[in-house]
Amino acid sequence: MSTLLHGLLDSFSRYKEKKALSFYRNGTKETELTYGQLDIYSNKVARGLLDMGVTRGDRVILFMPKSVFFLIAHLAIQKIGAITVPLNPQFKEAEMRYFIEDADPRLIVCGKAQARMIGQVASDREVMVVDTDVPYQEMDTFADHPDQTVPEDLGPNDPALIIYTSGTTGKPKGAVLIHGNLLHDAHNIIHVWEINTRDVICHALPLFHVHGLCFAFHTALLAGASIVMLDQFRPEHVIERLSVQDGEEVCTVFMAVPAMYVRLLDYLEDKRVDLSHIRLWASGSAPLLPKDFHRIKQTLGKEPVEREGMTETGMNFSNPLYGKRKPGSVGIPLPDLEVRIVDPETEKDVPFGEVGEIWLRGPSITPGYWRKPEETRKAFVNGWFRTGDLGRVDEDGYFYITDRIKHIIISGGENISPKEIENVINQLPEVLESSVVGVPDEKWGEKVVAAVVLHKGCAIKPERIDRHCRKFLHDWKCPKEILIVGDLPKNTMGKVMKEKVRGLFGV
Ligand code: MLC
Ligand code: AMP
Repeated sequence: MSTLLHGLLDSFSRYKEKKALSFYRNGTKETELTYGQLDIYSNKVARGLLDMGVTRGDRVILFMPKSVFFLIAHLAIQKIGAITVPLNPQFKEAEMRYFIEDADPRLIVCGKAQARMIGQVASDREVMVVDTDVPYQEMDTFADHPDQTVPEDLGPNDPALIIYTSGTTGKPKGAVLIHGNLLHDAHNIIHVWEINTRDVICHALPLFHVHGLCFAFHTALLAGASIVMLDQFRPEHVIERLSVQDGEEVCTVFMAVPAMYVRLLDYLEDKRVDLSHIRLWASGSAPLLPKDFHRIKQTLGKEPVEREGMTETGMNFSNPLYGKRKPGSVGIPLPDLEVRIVDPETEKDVPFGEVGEIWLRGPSITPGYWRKPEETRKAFVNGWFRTGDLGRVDEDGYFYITDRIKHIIISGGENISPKEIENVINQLPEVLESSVVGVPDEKWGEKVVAAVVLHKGCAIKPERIDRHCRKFLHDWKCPKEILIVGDLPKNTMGKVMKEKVRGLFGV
């Protein structure tokens, strides 16, 4: 078996009668599906997509709320050898214009709430609108289409997904993930976390990132586990699902970003709860502060397993299931991953234990960015992927991420490009220049803030800059603090010193 698709098909036939998914909307169960039903429904949608002219290699954008339809459409896209491009349904018009132009999709499938905007930005594209509020079994989309067979020669190098990730130049880059990447990654996770048919995975993550789609959803299906999926992250609903003590939906695994754990612990007011049936609390996508590691142990009853990953590489490091879990460390490399710690200037390995850039090589790593050969060229050196993360390894082989050399901010597990925000702020006629940085924050890990310099004689209120940002950028990219300053701290070369900008915000 060499592709994600063949792995999925194997699970569909092996676990046919088994429950694959319970989907909860706003805290109430909406739908239950077996593996067999997932297979049949995705066959029908696959046939429907083929009838619409979507074929192998075509990009299909999924721009809709988290829903059963999203999952089935993704499986259907895989079944015809097309490429899923999942996008955050809250992206604004300007953001979507870029994604549509870049991904060049054969079809855009969007939710009802997204339809009007898509009609405006993609009038020349094929668009299918789906009402994701209707429970799946009551939808009539492709309901009477026959089963679909799979392209026979689909192989590990065929692209399965394009997931956009923030670039340093301002525009997101689409990381192409091929079937071989995704299969290897899911098998790795199954192996190191022993995900199995008895597991019930509580899923409260978005589906447009590798964390929710690949690490959680693909992995669960390939392992024959069950998923209890919530349409959105609401602490009270998550705790309700995690607290179920008997029946088929006793959760055993929870995967989340640190900001979600902080929200859960705040909701529980750090009062100890009996969730001893949960064997694995996994945290990743952003650093888990050691103090939150201890809070989780105290309140939820077990040490979390912190792990690290990237859109371009899949999951890279994890603390062990058995053995020592070190707070502040991302753990040890997953199977088949080679790791180097390199001086980014000389491109030579640093002495053992010293900090350098983490370079990776392995079967889960993207072959490159969608239609961005220059970005792809810059990302690799002799087959090694440059992560842009700085880190070190200790004497036990545990890795630590110490800093980033790539210019991104990670807020609540979302990867945000300062440049993209600066570009939007700088469009305002009153603005001469701006510098956007991330500063430490209890709730979000890092929060986005902006220092803005105005043209001489101009005046503008921070609230107006905020309104402007919200028009063009997803809310969570918008600076949570805006300072109007006389000038930006620069070095003798005229380059903005981001560290000093952080200082303006008391860091
Ligand atoms: C929401 N808000 C954020 C934010 N999310 N602000 C900063 N950073 C974020 N990430 C703000 C909104 O703008 C809004 O503010 C307010 O919070 C409430 O919005 P909300 O939509 O109700 O928030 P909520 O649904 O609670 O979202 C919080 C969250 C979400 C933690 C559930 O951010 C989330 O799902 N994060 C996970 C992202 C993820 O899956 N990353 C994985 C990437 S893959 P206002 O002012 O506008 O009202 C990867 C690889 C790997 O990194 O290793 O996994
Ligand atoms: P993304 O491009 O959204 O996939 O984000 C990947 C980046 O998230 C990595 O390069 C790291 O900088 C960061 N990251 C993911 N997991 C962790 C973690 N456990 N600790 C620190 N940083 C992390």
